[in-house]
Amino acid sequence: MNEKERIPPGQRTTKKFPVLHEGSVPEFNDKEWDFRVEGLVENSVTMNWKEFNDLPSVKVTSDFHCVTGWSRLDNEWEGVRFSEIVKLANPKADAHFVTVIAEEGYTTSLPLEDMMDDEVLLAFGFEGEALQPEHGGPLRLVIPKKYAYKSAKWVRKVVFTEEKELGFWEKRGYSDSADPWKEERYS
Ligand SMILES: Nc1nc2c(c(=O)[nH]1)N[C@H]1C(S)=C(S)[C@@H](COP(=O)(O)O)O[C@H]1N2
Ligand SMILES: [Mo]
Repeated sequence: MNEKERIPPGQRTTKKFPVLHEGSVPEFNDKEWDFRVEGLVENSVTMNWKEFNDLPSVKVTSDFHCVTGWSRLDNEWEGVRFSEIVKLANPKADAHFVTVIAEEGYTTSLPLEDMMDDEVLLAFGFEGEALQPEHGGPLRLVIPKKYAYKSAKWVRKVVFTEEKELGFWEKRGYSDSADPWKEERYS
């Protein structure tokens, strides 16, 4: 696809990488940090930073679309595919959604089916370096096919649920489906 075709309706591209979030950038202490998988799964998981980094990882280049109107193309993320987490946790048959929980109470929820996409990562690297704290380091979700408020920064926990649980922005009037190609900005 040429560049024009990769820009969803109502978006414009930026070469800069804006930093956008509520609240402050959390401190990262690799001795205290953990990542938890809970809810409707056969195997609940708790991993420390080293264990998380020992999971199989990939590099994926994808585009990033913020609901405020900017898009950044060709971002090279490195991290663990969400489908790897699903393999470890083995969700039960009635698990249809995933609530992603970040530091300081930021949450978002996604259909499990959308999370199985090969582009969906829990990312710890960006363009060959460790993911910077202001961009969600040590670990953020990247889900390129949704507006970027679904790409939660500073992720610590994922919970598999039967029903969707509206997230931080979704409770405040932003779309839960958040498809940039359909311009699903508001609910
Ligand atoms: N924890 C957390 N994650 C967040 C947000 C936030 O406020 N808190 N903002 C979201 C929004 S609206 C956008 S556009 C992207 C911005 O990511 P960036 O700062 O790396 O560009 O992070 C998303 N993830
Ligand atoms: Mo955003």
